[in-house]
Amino acid sequence: MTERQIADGLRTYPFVPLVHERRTIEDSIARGHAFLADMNRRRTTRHFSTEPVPREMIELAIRTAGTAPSGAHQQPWTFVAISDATIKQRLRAAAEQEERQFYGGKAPADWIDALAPLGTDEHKPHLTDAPWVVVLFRQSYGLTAEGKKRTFYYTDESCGIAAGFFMAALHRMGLVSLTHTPNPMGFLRDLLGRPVNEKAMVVMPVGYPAAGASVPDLSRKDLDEIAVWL
Ligand code: IYR
Repeated sequence: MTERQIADGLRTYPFVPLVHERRTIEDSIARGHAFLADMNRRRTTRHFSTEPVPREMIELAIRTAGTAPSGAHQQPWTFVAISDATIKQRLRAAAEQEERQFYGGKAPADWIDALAPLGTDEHKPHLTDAPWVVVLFRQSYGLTAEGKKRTFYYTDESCGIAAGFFMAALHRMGLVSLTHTPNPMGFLRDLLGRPVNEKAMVVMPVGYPAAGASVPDLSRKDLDEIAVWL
């Protein structure tokens, strides 16, 4: 394919050979089992230790998230990693203010009923206990250096996949995280100084579990409940 000029000075990529390691079926299945067992030990907890976590571990998880596939390879994500205690405190105060309204009457009754088994409420101590709070912003469109808008594609799907990679990387390093979605979360753009094309998608406290951290004793759906074979 010849390299040609397309819109906005973008260029087509040159194509290079795929680097791929072919494994035996036996090895593949063994690795699949090991990965499943490890991922099945991942649990969401609300109880975080204040123990510090080196920035390098967060960098590794963000770089892993950045390997996610994305619509038109536009990589429409920004990870804001917060360790500053004052910013975490502000974020917690603002999130709890929204959540007080949510739990105090704004949320429809069936939503509150759906959350009741998990025991969530407007108190979010994990937002200040956890040594890191990472906010994933979705770039709903791109902005060129000259401030011109560029359409981005499948940004929800792309950022959802990136968040999954991020959480898997944290889990592999022995860290825990919580996918928190303050409702609404428009306040995060101003609080964290992000541009107009970015929308906060999920807030993830990250750290070690607190001593005595607990999780609901829930089970995951069986394969035959989540898969259909044709
Ligand atoms: N944003 C609220 C409510 C909430 C909603 C869902 I869906 C959850 O899975 C958990 C909580 C909160 O963070 O408490």
